[in-house]
Amino acid sequence: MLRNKFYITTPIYYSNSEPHIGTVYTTVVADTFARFYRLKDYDVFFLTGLDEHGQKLARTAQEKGYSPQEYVDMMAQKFIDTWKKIGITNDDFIRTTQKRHEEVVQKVFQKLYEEGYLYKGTYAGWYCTPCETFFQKEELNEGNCPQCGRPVEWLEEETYYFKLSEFAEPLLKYIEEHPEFVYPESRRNEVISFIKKGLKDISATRTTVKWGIPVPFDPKHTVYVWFDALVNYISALGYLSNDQSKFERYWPADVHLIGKDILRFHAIIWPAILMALRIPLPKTVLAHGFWTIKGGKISKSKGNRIDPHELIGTYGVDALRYFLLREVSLGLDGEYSDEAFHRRYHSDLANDLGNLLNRVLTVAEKYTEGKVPEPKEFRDEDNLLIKKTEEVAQKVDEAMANFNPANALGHIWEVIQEANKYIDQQAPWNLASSGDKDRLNTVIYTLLETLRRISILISAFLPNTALEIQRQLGYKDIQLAWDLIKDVSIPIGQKLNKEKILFPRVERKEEKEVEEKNEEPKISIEEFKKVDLRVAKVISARKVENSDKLLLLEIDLGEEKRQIVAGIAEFYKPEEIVGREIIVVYNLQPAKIRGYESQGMLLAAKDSKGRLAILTPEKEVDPGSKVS
Ligand code: ME8
Repeated sequence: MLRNKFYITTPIYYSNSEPHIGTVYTTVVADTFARFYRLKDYDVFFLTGLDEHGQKLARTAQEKGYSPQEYVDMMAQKFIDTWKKIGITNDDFIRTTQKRHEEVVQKVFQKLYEEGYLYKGTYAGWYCTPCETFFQKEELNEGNCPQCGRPVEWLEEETYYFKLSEFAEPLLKYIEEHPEFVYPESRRNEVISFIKKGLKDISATRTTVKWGIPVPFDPKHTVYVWFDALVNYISALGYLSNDQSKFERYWPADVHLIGKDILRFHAIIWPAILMALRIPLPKTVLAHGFWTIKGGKISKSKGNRIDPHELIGTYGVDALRYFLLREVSLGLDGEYSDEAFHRRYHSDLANDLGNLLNRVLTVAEKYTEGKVPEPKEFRDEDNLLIKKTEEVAQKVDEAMANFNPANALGHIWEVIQEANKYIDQQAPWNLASSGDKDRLNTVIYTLLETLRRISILISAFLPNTALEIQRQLGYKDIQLAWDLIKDVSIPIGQKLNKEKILFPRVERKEEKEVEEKNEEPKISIEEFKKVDLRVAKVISARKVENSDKLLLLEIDLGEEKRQIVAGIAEFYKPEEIVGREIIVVYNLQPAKIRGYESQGMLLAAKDSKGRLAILTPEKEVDPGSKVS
């Protein structure tokens, strides 16, 4: 039987700026989908590449003292190297200066001309070179480009127009009949309302730009760079070439993944071209949001460009992938900050996942000679944990079908957190000291098997970590396939291979600098005001299993109850603290501590003699009162 196919593309990026966090984002997301469907045994074709023609490119090359071809060759290498470093698994890399692409563009053009979709005229209007986009006066924003805000140039030249206007009706009909064609829905609505305003024919050739593909029937024209670029999605598959087998196998694309900035080209112009060629439209144009820094666009000129290579150097490839995939839901804009990156790294990767592997392998090393033990009788709690991985696999599947990798990761983290809780609750160290060998073996086996399953669940998102977990679980031949989540289990007796810690702690640059200067950083009153301190009443308290230091407190904050984990067990007995009023940091990012979520932090003072005192209000006030 023929396997299901999955064809996913990224935009072909302009090669006049190096890969940056935005282009890395799109490429990582596409790679994750490609890996995910490969894991599920789809026949995947994943395409990325470069947009190498156009006025902007020619100008940049000239400014830098290169010929356009020398320049694009040099830049292509930078992209190829970066994608390799990030582990991007594209099946092809299309460059619009390749002969295979240029030939298809010319054939497409010829065909459209012969069928009457192109006609000669004169273009008179404005052009934004950085965006390579034509604008009419009424579209400008105070005389500048409505997209990037930069000055536009006046153009008046002979051109071949493409009859876009003819496609307004068929496009609307198509979009209405295919709700999955543009995703998310907000973008679909944007496209519909744009088409409803009426579509004008668009200029499809230039006479003043030499760095482009010559129009076959009138070579003083070159093909407009966007028209040239869009065709990459079919030229890479050999459309209209001697060998069309890939085109027949993979077209139509399942997903054109793009940023919201280039939605109209993909959801209006490109489908109109395809309709004119009488070939099916892509199944989904998936437009993601934009990363911003301090609310603004990420740009080199503003000096706030984030260097993906630097992040990889400090935190590793998988941390970068994880942050991009998890921090925002696909489709929404995302705010990048070093703090958020650092926080995700430590809480989710180091504390949750890294710790889990380390704890499990440590107990296995200590109590089962570093081997997978033979389980005896599984109890409900063991089955529950193992079964949870299967439920999560189902949810991950759904989340990916709904284009929501952040959600998929959220589900996977539920299992990771459950597993951490399971260790605390089962307390293998107690089973060892009480000599309950059968139970101990069953618990350790359950944890190892859960980790094996987790390695498959994460492998499309964090491919290097998945491999590392399997290696540490003792696999010589890596076993990563979706069906293996439930169909096999970890071999009894397999020698484990505890090695390096996943996601070791990283000091943030700023923290380091402060330390080096050896002085307390000063904060402004505004910064201090960000800390929301409140009075809370302790409702209950108990020791956290297997910890001498931690108490788990349930607290009343007036309108809500929360739990916090506090490192005060050496100083206060649970019964001493119940009923007391304490001060807590209310708006602290929740953190997982020993498998428990701590939803705030209690304030206490410690002196040099090691005495610790909890801060309490001087007289009773209502729980929830603000401290200022
Ligand atoms: O538009 N956040 O190329 P391009 C998220 N050559 N994604 C971002 C981003 C950000 N801040 N900045 C850029 C072109 N991107 C054309 C495409 S396709 C036939 C031709 C990503 O180099 C996002 O995917 O300007 C956006 O759509 C793309 O880079 C634009 O890349």
